[in-house]
Amino acid sequence: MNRREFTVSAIGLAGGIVDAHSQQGNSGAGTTGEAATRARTEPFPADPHRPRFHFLPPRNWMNDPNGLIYYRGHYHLFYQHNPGAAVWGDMHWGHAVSDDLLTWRNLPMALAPTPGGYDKDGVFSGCAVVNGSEPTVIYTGTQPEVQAIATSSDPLLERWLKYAGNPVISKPPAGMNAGFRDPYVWREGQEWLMALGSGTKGRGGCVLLYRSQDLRSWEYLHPLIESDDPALGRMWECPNFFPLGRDKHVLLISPIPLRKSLWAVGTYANRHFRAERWGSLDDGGHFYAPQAFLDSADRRVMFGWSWEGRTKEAQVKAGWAGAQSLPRVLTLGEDGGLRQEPHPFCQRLVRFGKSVKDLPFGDELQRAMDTAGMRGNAARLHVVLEPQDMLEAGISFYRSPDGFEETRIVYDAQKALLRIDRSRSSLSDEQERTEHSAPLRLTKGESLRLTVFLDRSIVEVYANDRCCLTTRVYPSRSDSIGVTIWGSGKKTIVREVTWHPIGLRTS
Ligand code: DQQ
Repeated sequence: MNRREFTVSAIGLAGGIVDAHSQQGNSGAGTTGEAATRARTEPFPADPHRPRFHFLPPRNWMNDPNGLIYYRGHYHLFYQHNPGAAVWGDMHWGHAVSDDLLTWRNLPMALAPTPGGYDKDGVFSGCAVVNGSEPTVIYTGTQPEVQAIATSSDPLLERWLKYAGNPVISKPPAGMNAGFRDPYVWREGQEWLMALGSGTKGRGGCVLLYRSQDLRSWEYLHPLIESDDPALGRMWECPNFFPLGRDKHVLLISPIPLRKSLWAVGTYANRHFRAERWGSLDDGGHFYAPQAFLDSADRRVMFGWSWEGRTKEAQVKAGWAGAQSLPRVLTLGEDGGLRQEPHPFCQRLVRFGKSVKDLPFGDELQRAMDTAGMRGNAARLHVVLEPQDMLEAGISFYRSPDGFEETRIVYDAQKALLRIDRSRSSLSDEQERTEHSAPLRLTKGESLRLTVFLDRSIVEVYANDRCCLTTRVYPSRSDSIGVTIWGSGKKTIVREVTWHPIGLRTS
């Protein structure tokens, strides 16, 4: 095709567009009249910032994903939940179920603190396994931090019975005095193993390793891994540990006080983990405490908590806070680093799309994008750029016609950085404006490939399969829905811009 030509084409009809906010009792499945049902049940119909296709509970606070499991044909997502307010506190386990990791049906609260009990101050994070045929959750009770279990015997995992012998681990090993929480359990040979997040005051973070035959009686073994590197934080929350690829293991941790989560790829031998490479899971400033599990096709899938980026008062006023990322599939790249991509089910979010192809930066590109109707605040945007002489390029979205409000993703070729600029994302002073960035060095001849999910207040970016940035913005104007692409470099070609609006399923 002539480079100066462009195409505006309808593409990619793949499944329905989903309602991610079914209320308790509403199936959320793709039934006729679902839009009407949603209109009746959506608790905040006029809220322009409430995400549409990222999971969040009907109201109030949510943080870490917990107990992710595929059980009897359904996906279960439990989550840290304050049922009484849109602020952190009074931790319960909320519960939702799905057949596609995107359309969720809310179920009754799974776990609540027992007054006067070992978890009276909160049911903190943990995981789920099936022990023989018995679904079991393993979690942290507070205060002080202890480990506990609960079991379920119903097919939809709606009712949970706390074990009478709780707590199953009542205190940390000597010296581990900077936290003791967030069990992650797996089967190894004839035993159950548990990784627990911890740290040593004045030294650094670590993961403790325990073993058990029955999930009830636990023996402490040794640190699975420990660190004295201050750059890796002083306490490691929410460890995940699993095999990936041919002969590697992956550790995920959320170190205090880093406010982001890290991955390590390495070798697991003699029940010790040696990290060979470290990286950041997401550099957008709003992704934390992820949990990974196996889906029905044995893909390693991860959700993470996207916290808000506005004042506490604004969250309380909104009546909700916290969302889950999209489900991400984890694999190992050719360079041995961790790779993340949207789960293939995410393709079901989009039903039609428009593409513009093979244009340089400038008016013609913009006209083509406008003609194609590339505007909105719930969409998947895919951009491919051939950098050539490009020094800087960017996408502006959530943009008002006068440009006073906009959020920008900027690629700085000289610094090899991908930045998210939120300085003008909202005219409201309730929103954070901090910039976030990820290192991204393109190899010779490599295109810049960005897939961006826009979901009202969420921006979730996947760049060249090797970095992710999730951030939060709260445009104040209803006309802040424009999209522009710009950059320096006369020879630079915008190979593709594809816009897939994501809305409600209507049939
Ligand atoms: N959130 C939970 C803890 C975990 C922390 C409490 C991470 O279990 O360490 O809500 O966000």
